[in-house]
Amino acid sequence: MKEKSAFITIIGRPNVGKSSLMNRILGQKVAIVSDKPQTTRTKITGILTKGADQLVFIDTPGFHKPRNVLDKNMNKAVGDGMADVDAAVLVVEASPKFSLEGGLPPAELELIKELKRRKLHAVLVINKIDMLEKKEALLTLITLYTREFEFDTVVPLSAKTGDGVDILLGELYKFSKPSPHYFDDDDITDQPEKVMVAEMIREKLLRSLNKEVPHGIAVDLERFVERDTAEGEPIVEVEATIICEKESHKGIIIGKGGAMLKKIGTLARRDIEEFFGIRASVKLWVKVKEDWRNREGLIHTFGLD
Ligand SMILES: Nc1nc2c(ncn2[C@@H]2O[C@H](COP(=O)(O)OP(=O)(O)OP(=O)(O)O)[C@@H](O)[C@H]2O)c(=O)[nH]1
Ligand SMILES: [Mg+2]
Repeated sequence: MKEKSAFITIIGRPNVGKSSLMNRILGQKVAIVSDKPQTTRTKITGILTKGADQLVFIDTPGFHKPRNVLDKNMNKAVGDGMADVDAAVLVVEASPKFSLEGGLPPAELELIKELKRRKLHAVLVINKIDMLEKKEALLTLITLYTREFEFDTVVPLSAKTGDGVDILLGELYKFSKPSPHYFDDDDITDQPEKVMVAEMIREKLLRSLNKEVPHGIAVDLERFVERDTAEGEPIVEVEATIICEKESHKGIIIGKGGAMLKKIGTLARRDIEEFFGIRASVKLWVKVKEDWRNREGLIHTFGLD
């Protein structure tokens, strides 16, 4: 059996469903997902191996107008994710708000410019079709995007329901070329377990908090060990500090009588237990580090450079 593989980057504006799509393709949750924009902060690799074929996906942060050093790093990760790939998947939203006269959002035009500059093959994915009541809106979207770029193909789909995802996969396999597999056939991601645990905690924060609070959060995992209890039962012990930018945010994260922090800990513990298949304990602290998103040293400490 001659091995084949392809590297495929997933790009698009924040919140369009890039990470949801990658998780759906892999059939496993590798990247965290939330309804807040800028959920993904770094490149995340997801690996799908079926027989001779290995598709390596690179989920990237949503491309947006940068407001701090972290934003700039996130946009840079998008560019890095486009280097040395065989194809790109540009994910856009099936929104009825678009019109032929209105054109495309600047961030998408910039990504398309980058596709042209790099002479990349690209598939246009119109995601969230489950939200689209009038299917005619699809025609507007297809016209809008294909007049800007010659996509190899256009696939409307729903990462949420899975509708159309097989069609996309069929198209992506066409990009694979004879080459040895870069990853072990049973690998699904390149993220260390420690990073995945910190991300699971951050996901719960993003999902539970509102407004500007979740964007200014980082999770610093201080302890992550697997051990046997006195009764001989295996347990994962997690201790993490949640970093936020303001004293007022700290209050919100802790909540009345510590209720919010307790809720976050419980939700994260359930995910961690499911992921490792054993019992877990999660202890959380909250610390303020003003303006950390502009401080290179702290950004480095949190692995976001
Ligand atoms: N209705 C619907 N919602 C979806 C679909 N795909 C994703 N979503 C939702 O859209 C939101 C954003 O999803 P993500 O996968 O985090 O989006 P993303 O593009 O990775 O976002 P960033 O990492 O912030 O750039 C979440 O609330 C998802 O549940 C879909 O096909 N249909
Ligand atoms: Mg994402």
